[in-house]
Amino acid sequence: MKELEKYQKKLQHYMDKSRYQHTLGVMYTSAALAMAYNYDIKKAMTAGVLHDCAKSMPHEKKFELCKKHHIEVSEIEQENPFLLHAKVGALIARKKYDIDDEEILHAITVHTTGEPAMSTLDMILFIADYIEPGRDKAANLTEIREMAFQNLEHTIEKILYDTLNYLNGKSGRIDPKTAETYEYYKNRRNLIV
Ligand code: DGI
Ligand code: FE
Ligand code: FE
Repeated sequence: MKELEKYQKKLQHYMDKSRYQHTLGVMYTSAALAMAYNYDIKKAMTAGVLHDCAKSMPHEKKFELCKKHHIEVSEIEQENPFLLHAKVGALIARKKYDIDDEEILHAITVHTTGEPAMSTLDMILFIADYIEPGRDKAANLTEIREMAFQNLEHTIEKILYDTLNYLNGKSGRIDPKTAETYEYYKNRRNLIV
């Protein structure tokens, strides 16, 4: 896949080694999940390889781009500008990597907090970002990696539960979107079961 190689070359230029390794990990894990759920492999890999393309951009530059392109910055994003790498990443993917597939751009936009009623691709990317082989710090990774290939929605709920617990023990505020997304998936499971 020629495009994927082109994106990799360019991204490598903007990322340190460990972020680049993470990027490749997310790209291949997205491919594996796409296979498990019968999703378009190339689209999943494209979202995976580009998802953190704005991660190393200075905060000031992200604010500047949001202003220029009329991207709304919430209070929590103002306080925790790293959250903006998701929205700004989608912008960079569109403008600098010529991605015009709205599903891919949307998956990049919501990859950090998630959002209620995510698409299959949104869920694949969100999960791949959390479970890729290079990740080793989160709780329950063994269980979550197994779950990921069985049920996307249950896996999303579990990841958000653990993430909220982790964030509760830290000083930074929680993006309401993360909490809302957890509530949404928890309620859905209760409705189905
Ligand atoms: O960009 P990555 O590091 O690969 O991963 P990411 O985009 O999922 O960002 C992960 C970080 O985001 C992790 O430290 C948890 C944090 N995070 C997720 N939801 C929230 C959050 N941080 C705050 N302050 N509030 C949130 O709601
Ligand atoms: Fe990220
Ligand atoms: Fe990531």
